[in-house]
Amino acid sequence: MVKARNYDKDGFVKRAACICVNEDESQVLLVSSRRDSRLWIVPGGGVEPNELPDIAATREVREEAGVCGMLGRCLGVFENSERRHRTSVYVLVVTEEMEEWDESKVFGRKRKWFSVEEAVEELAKHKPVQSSYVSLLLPKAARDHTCPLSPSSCQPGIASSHIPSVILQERTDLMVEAETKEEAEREEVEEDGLEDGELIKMGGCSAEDLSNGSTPEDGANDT
Ligand code: O81
Ligand code: MG
Repeated sequence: MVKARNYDKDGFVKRAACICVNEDESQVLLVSSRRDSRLWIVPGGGVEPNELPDIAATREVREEAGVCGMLGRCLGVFENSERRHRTSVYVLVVTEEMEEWDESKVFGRKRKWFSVEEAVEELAKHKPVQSSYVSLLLPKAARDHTCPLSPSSCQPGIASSHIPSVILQERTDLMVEAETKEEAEREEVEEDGLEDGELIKMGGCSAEDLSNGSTPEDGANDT
């Protein structure tokens, strides 16, 4: 099937994914890779044109993992610079597991629950960026120890040229600080008499930030 790819303003494919967890976030549900059914991945995929990333994320987990649940926090947008895609990542608490689902029938996709530590290890074998964002569910000390990217690259906005995949943003207290700062700046700008549109947006994971720049100007990608 030919899929229309949706690109951000920098030409990266826009993806969305959910880390599917149980209620206390001690377990993570992974699905088998289409390429090799012995490998495990975080369910996710391309954001369609005019689709919001949180809607795309829940659609993808329904299609790939056959689960529904309660959408929780957004962890941020994570970049794979080698593969040229950026993924908006959410946490979803699974409340329903269907016996059969789209991709179990079409591709023989399997799903399996792992402890967070096991999931981080499985993903580190072939999906280091996915491993890194799942490791954010670990306590901080364990995360620094397990993270397949260097701990410094697990900070918001820090890039490193020798690491192929880089976390672009992480939803942390720093971002809450950024939002507070943004509010303060907005008030300041309003006092200066500037229009709202002249503000530069910072941090956060709002639907607006994540859905902008969605023209597939380079045309469809036949993958
Ligand atoms: O379809 C991955 C696909 C595959 C990814 C990407 C995934 O052909 P695509 O680009 O759509 O395939 O390739 P890259 O090069 O973009 O990272 O990874 P890989 O390592 O097999 O080349 O396959 P998988 O992880 O299963 O091995 O995931 P898929 O399992 O969903 O087909 O597609 P996607 O998740 O970005 O997009 P869709 O919308 O889910
Ligand atoms: Mg996919």
